[in-house]
Amino acid sequence: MSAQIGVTGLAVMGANLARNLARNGYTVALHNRSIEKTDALLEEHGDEGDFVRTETLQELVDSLEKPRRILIMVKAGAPVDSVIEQLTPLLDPGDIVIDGGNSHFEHTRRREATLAGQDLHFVGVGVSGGEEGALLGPSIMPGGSRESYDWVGPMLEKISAKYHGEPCCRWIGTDGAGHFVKMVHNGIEYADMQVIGEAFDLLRSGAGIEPQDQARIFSDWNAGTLSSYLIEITAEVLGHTDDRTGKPFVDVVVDSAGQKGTGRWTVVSALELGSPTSGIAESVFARALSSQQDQRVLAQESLAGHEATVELPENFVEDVRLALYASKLVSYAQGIDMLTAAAAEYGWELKLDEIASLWRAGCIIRAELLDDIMKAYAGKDRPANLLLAPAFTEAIAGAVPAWRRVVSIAVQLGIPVPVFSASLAYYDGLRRERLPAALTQGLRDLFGAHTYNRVDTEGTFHTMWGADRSEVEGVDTH
Ligand code: NBP
Repeated sequence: MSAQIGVTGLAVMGANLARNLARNGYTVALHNRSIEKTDALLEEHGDEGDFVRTETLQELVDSLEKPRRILIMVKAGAPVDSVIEQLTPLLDPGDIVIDGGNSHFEHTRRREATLAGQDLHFVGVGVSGGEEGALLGPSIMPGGSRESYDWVGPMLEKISAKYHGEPCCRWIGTDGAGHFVKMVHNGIEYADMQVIGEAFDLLRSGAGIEPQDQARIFSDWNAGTLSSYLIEITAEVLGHTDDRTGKPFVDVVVDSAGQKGTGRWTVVSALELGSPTSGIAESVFARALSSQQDQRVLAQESLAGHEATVELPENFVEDVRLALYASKLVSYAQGIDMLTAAAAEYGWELKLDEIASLWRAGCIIRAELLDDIMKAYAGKDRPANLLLAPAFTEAIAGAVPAWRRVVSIAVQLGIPVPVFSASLAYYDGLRRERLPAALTQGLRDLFGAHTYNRVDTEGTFHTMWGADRSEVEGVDTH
């Protein structure tokens, strides 16, 4: 029996994707560097579908129908290159190598170019939804040639999550586009989690609402415009009591947040693209600060707070909800801005409505909001910024007074709200007619003759600061 797809790398993600494929009726050839994982999978779940056991990459290749489809699910980085190097000499022109791990999009671009030179397809696929998503239906973001999608798309769509019956899997674009979009998804995920944390901190440290009571508040919020997987699980985590101590679970967990690097990649890429992704960046920095435990302990003892006494508004909980919503919208707006910048830089024709549509189910940032974001980009009049889509312009306007109140209260109480406040600064910066960047340009011209443009006439100018301060035109830019 020829297998329709092979999976190499059978740790948690690979094993679950292989099972998902088999449960959907595909014959799946299994391979792992060490045979134990292959056998464990067959022993525990071999009856879920048609699997072919293989011990070597040669056996894996021989077991597949042509053109061959091989899904690599090994650890991101050097292991992916190592598997590709061993695999490619065994393949025939037209075969398709798929990398479903969390690879950096630049690596995917490099690998795609190398394999294209050997007449092989390389498909870099972003997969979101963790372990459970991989088994039951993840959100899938495939990049690579359009032709390769004809071969792998139907399979990926079949095993993906469904939103009202629609698969959460679409061809994203060439080479690294799929992994880029997955990376931005993760950046938004960081910001989403940070704004939830800031809301929790304000309600606890500002309003004295205990985690169990906050669980009910988050549950209520989940019934409205904030409805999303992350808000839903926040209610679950806040409502959980630690068995050992009887304390709220959240009070016994060390407050130092880990990261695997995709948030950092998003911010580095945003800096390279010149995309103002301040909310996402602050969320990555917030995790970094949380991990500087030594400095934090010393600072608690020695840095003054001078917090003010503030009377909280009657509707403080609702204010916090609105601030969270507005900040979340800004994170999505910034993520989408990055996608637009990347499309121009890398020559991808990213369809923002389709990208929003495939995040609606299966992935960690799934949220009701994504349906509205999809609609905002579906028509011909695509907004230059998500916040300029009429529905969102109106929604955020309704949140602004509460947002300002919450950020001011947080500042007075000494509660750090880096994403709430950076998002508000972005919003105000975006809507400001004149920014102090004019002064920046003046300073740059004085110290470095970097030149400037004028508001009243075309051309490039320089002022002779060190001489008679006359203005000269047409100077070379540095
Ligand atoms: P891991 O990232 O933990 O990788 C373990 C697998 O890589 C094992 O099959 C291991 O084989 C294999 N491997 C390694 Br390590 N080095 C290898 C090499 N040089 N040659 C061949 N195989 C090698 O697995 P995972 O957690 O299932 O994740 C797989 C991919 O999916 C990663 O890129 C990850 O970032 C991504 N991802 C994970 C999640 C998640 O929730 N875990 C979610 C989304 C995406 P062995 O058994 O012989 O050691």
